Amino acid sequence: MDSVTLSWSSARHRARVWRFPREMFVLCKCTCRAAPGPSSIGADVCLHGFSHVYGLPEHADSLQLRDTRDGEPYRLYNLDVFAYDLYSRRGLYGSVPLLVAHKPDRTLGVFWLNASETFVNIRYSPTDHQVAAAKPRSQTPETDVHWLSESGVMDCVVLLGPGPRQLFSQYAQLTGYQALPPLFALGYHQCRWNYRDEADVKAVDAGFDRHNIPYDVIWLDIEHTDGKRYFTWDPALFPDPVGLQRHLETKNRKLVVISDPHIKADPDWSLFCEARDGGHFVKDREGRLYRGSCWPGECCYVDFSSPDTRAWYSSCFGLDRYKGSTPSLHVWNDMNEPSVFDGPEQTMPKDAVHYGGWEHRELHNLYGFYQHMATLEGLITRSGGSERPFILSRSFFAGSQRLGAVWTGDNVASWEYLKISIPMLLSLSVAGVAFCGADVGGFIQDPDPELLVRWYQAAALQPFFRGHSANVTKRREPWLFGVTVTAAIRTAIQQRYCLLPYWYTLFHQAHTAGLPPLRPLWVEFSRDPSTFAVDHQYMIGGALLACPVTEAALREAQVYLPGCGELWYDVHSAKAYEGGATLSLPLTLDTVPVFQRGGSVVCRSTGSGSCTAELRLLLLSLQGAADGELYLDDGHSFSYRDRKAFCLRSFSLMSDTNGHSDAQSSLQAV
Ligand code: NBV
Repeated sequence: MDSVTLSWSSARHRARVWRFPREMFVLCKCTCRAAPGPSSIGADVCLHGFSHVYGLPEHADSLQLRDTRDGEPYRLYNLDVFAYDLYSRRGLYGSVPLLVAHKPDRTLGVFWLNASETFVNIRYSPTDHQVAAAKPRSQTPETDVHWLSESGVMDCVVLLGPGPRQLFSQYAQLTGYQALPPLFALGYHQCRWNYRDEADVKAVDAGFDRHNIPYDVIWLDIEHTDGKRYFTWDPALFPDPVGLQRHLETKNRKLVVISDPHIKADPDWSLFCEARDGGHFVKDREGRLYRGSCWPGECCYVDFSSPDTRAWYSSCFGLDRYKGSTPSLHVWNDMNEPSVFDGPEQTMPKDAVHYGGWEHRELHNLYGFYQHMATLEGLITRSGGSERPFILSRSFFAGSQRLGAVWTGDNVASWEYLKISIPMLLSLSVAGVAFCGADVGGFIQDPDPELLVRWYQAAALQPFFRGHSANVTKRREPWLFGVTVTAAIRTAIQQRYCLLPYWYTLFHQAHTAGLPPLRPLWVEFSRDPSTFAVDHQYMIGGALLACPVTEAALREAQVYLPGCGELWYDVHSAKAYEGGATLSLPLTLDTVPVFQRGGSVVCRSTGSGSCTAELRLLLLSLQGAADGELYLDDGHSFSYRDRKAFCLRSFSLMSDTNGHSDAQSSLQAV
């Protein structure tokens, strides 16, 4: 009952059916290239014995994928969707065509490598409805997955697990491992569209110090440029960008600036002329420059699918070329679905033409990935290959984990959007994109203070942690809502900093083993079916369980503590609870339900400092017989890779029959 059945079809091929037995790791490939214009290719995959499937980001929907018989299929088509609908299967900013199926004794994945517009239909048998009606179940459950792509060739890999860890490792072998972020990137980021000028940036920076709130990075949105010409600075608002970066650097803080893929069609701007003359722009079907409208007005779009163009674009980040930039400047790629205000569905027409004559339809979902890749290359080259940069991208595809971080785009300041951020980030994590986050507070509209606090508390327990807000919202730096709110936000951020040694170690695991730091409960409790549909609580690594509060005025949280025989410790009160039950936990505004699994060691910093450069010596939280790991390196360079300059230490604590504990540690590498 563990086999997978695959049948497939395209305009040019007869359907075939293959059955794959237990241990096979299968590659099904057909190399026929579609002619220009729309075509189609599809496959039906039947997953015998499975009734839970996940993955296929990005959608604002539950972690477990739904049966699509009652509505639309999951769509994978990267689009700029402002204030996207919730509980919807419409395509958002990025796509990863990986579906993961899980049952107690098996986890498997189906990876459909296709970057054109794709639809996925899912049918569970029996349906939830039949199960609820307790109809006699003559058949074993199964899940039918129907893939349909507009174009391309069939390139489908079935990953056979058998467990979640093996599956993540197999998928990482195929598409790449999570880039190890520089340590500062795991700290708190402060963003706004826009911090007005240099004085504004310095005042916000000073505000963090005055209020004793740690943070590592401040961000500049599109208005920092000279007329939305990326790689430039507004001469009146940012006359001394180098001075600004040096000022931040004295406190070990960084600056991130936005760089979008559209280039203002300005024949008087040297960067535009260079790109035009070098053939670095996407063309229309007649072979002319493709022009679309975006923030600067009429624009051309860099053709990142061309290796030469990527090399050219990367060179634009050179310190000699990007005037006003310094090594402490990092980058944010926005609008890279790509967003075209006057294009169909606000994106590029499918018949636009890329490098090698490829139509846009063939590679649409890869456009943002390639910009992210070129930006990464540029920042690595800038340091002569020695420094790990940080790049955030809105659009992504399978493999984007190798390039940096992503976020969930233009969310709204409401409880519903806070709630949906958890399944959205879990889906990304399951699909390999482990460094992900959602705008804290909600990008659009103004959060009330309670929502803002709860959002900080939740996001402090998620991989990428950035406060961001739209231009028309009220200012919302953490100290603007009175002492109680400031104190609650300060605590949430400080606790994040105290946990950074643990987060960094988890990112080392993502980087070397493909294991995501954020894990659905079923990844750690894979035999407990009551975890399979849970998506409001999750594991951070193998040791911490988090259940962020996502409802207004909630007085009591219901937290499911999995695993009969497990012990769970409330990290705030150190009270112990038995697993295999739901706990009712009384709440105040300060309560953030986080539990540490008995038998685990979590490495923390003894204090939060003012940024990641100030993390202090580590304290181990040990309970009885326990195991854990700690990864350390210089936090910013590739020396861990090139000179093996890192330390990976495993800790084991054993208690003797009298209850005395003895700590042992083994050094893996220095
Ligand atoms: O660059 C402005 C914004 C940015 O702040 C936001 O984070 C992106 O998702 N950007 C979208 C364009 C405008 C959105 C209305």
